[in-house]
Amino acid sequence: MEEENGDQELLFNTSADQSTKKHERVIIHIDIDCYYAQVEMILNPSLCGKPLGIKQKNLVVTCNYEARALGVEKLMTIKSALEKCPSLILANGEDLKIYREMSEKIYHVLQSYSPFVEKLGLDENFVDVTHKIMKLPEVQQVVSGHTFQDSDDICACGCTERLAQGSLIAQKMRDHLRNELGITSCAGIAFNKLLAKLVGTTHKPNQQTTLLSTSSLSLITSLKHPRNIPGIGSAINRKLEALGIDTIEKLQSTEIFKLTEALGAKTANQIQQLSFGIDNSRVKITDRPKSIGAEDGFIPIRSEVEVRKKLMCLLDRVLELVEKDGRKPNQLKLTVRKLHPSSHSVRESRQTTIEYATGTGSSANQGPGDEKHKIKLMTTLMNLFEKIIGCDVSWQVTLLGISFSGYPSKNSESPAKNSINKYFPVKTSSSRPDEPLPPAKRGRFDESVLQELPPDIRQEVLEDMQNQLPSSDPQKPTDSNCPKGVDPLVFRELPVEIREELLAEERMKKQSNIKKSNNLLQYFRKAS
Ligand code: TTP
Ligand code: MG
Repeated sequence: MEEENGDQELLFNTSADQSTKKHERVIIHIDIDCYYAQVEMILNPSLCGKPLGIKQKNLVVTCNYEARALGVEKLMTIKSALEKCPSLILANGEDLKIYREMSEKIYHVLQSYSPFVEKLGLDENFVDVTHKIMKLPEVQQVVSGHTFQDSDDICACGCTERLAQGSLIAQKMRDHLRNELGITSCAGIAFNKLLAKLVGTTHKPNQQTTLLSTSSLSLITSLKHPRNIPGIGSAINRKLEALGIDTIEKLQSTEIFKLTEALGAKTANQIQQLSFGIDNSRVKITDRPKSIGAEDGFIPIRSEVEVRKKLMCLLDRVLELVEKDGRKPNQLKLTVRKLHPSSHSVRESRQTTIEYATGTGSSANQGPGDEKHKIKLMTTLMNLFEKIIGCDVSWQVTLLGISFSGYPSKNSESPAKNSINKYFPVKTSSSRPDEPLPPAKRGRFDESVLQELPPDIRQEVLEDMQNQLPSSDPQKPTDSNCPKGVDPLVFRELPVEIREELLAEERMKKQSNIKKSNNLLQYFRKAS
């Protein structure tokens, strides 16, 4: 969420004028149907057509649509679910491995349509296809799938045609997912992320819905409560309830100073914008995670033997993920949730530096060295545990979590698996550093895409790239004008105005760094 032009946007939207060039983007939100249940059915087709619930602890976290038709709902207790549907088959969904694997495959299919894919949990993705629409020569009038509250109002900015084209792309993506992975999904197509996510839920399962800009206020006000707006969580909702705000209309009409008093200026502006369907946040390309870990909650335990047993299981699970990721972490963190005598819980974490030996997590061909390394990690974890517990002799623990982090910075490692780097030229030993790579050796990213984007979107994309590109290779030509972190080869090919934008940003960064170091200097002077 971004705050930029907050007041201006608000004024503009409260006047309900929808003829704006703010509808330039085409965003597709893809949400997989009854995700865990579908994965289980794909792996075991004999479950298809029967009511199936996925259990974690005493909850049914999801269920297939056959079970939903018989009254089972997501997050029901197993007891109530079985009361509703005695024939319900229950599969254990506590090991997320198969769901993670399918999630990766889904992400890769979507990436073949656009580099701008943002993963949201395991079964949701935002895809920005704006650049694709701009390339299509034909004008598409007919929306594929449903249109939310179809009306005759046409927005003057041309977004109706763009969204119709987006709906065709969404259909192709969903067909691709179905044909290649056997998985069905829902899609929402709109001019921003918030509205795309919301509109996708209006026809389920295995359907898609497009929101035309003229119906955006109508979609957002159809929500029954502000907490149904993605981005308004329980903490914000509690504060809104305290102000008596329990409808979208009330949130829209509350004076901003009242919201600011309760929530601070940034959140107040953001959520009031959301209540008008305004969301300027961009689709952020998903990069590899900064940490890899897992947690397990349980009924209170209070013996070290039990803690060790739980940690061993967790460590095995997490090491497998770390190995699959392929990077070498240098930090290990332990999280413990302690139950106090007053029966409130407190989470505490400690972390330490480790030397990670690659190969530790692979179950196949494990040698004695791997086992030794695991024992070393367990010793480190138990030391961290003792530090967290301290001299509390009556400790009780209800959750343990392990996470590895401290991965080499993106500047020093090879291009990340999911990063935009892979769309850029890879220098090979045979090519001269100053020679642009021939098309065949380039990555898949079509650089002309940049030139076709509207200026504000292009700026955001460039920012994204700048954040993700490796810093200049010392062997590459030194281009004194090229901003830090941008590949000179790519930089040179950019249009002049984009280069200027990048350079201006670089100058601003430098100025802010100088300011920061001046502040630090002042701080140290005061302190000494
Ligand atoms: P959802 O997308 O909310 O649900 P779903 O995909 O099962 O069903 P729908 O057809 O309505 O989209 O969540 C995705 C998966 O996340 C879900 O399959 C199970 C898991 N999950 C949890 O582990 N805990 C939760 O509280 C919820 C809501 C889901
Ligand atoms: Mg889903």
